[in-house]
Amino acid sequence: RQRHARLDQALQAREFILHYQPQVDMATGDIVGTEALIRWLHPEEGLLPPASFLPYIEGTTLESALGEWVIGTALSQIQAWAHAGHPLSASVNIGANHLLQPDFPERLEQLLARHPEVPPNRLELEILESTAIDDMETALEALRTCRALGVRLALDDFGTGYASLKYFRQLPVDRLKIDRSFVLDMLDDAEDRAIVQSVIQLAEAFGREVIAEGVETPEHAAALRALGCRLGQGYGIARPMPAEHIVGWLSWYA
Ligand code: G
Ligand code: G
Ligand code: NA
Ligand code: MN
Repeated sequence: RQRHARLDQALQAREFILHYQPQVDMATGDIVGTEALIRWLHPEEGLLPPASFLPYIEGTTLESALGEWVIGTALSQIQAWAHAGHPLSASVNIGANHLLQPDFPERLEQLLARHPEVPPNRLELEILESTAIDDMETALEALRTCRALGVRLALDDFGTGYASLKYFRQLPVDRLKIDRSFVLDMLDDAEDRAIVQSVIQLAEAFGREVIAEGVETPEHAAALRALGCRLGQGYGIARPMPAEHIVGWLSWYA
């Protein structure tokens, strides 16, 4: 409760920031997007990771308020990059309770309207596989409405949420994100490698894009490419970084 009140104050005081992690085409080295990741710049404790504060607001109205701040901030950043000559996109993580709010699509539409220069398809919503499955009917309706607004959808942590394939085929997502737990061990664990391979094949069969998380080494990138996965993100490519470092990283990495 105390922590919740302090977090409410932190939002008012603008103590949250987004870091961005590049997502690249591992064959060409081209950047294909970024993932926005929230941090709390605590005045005394320093930079705090999401796991240290998001659980305290789960299911409260503050979760939605912070989620809207994330979307609005990412849209402003996309616009700033575009003005600087970099047409980059950003993916934002959407919590379950936030997505399932009845007015989520309407509020998203308002946020997009406040950033008229940003093509909606430069914004991607990352939905946890478990969110989409737990309340399938509500989630499906919200996702369809959001997609009709032109934003892209990605299914995050794919492979960990027990989505039956029957449910999966109904989800209007553009992209699957292979959970990093499978990627991390794929080099020495044949079963994890088989899971990675089957997610890649599933994506291909259904005409969805696939991106691997947790690309920590060049060996991970090579193994993924050999299985047909070109897109990747991970510490071996770039760590999440402040927005103003992204443009410098682009010229360094190219
Ligand atoms: O940034 P880091 O790797 O520490 O993120 C840890 C977890 O927090 C990840 O599962 C990530 O999806 C989640 N996360 C990061 N930023 C946000 C955010 O803005 N909103 C929500 N709901 N989750 C986030
Ligand atoms: O998928 P999810 O949104 O839960 O994951 C985002 C989190 O993963 C972020 O906190 C980010 O810092 C972390 N992350 C990004 N790349 C890597 C990586 O290569 N290895 C590990 N262990 N974590 C990563
Ligand atoms: Na994510
Ligand atoms: Mn993930």
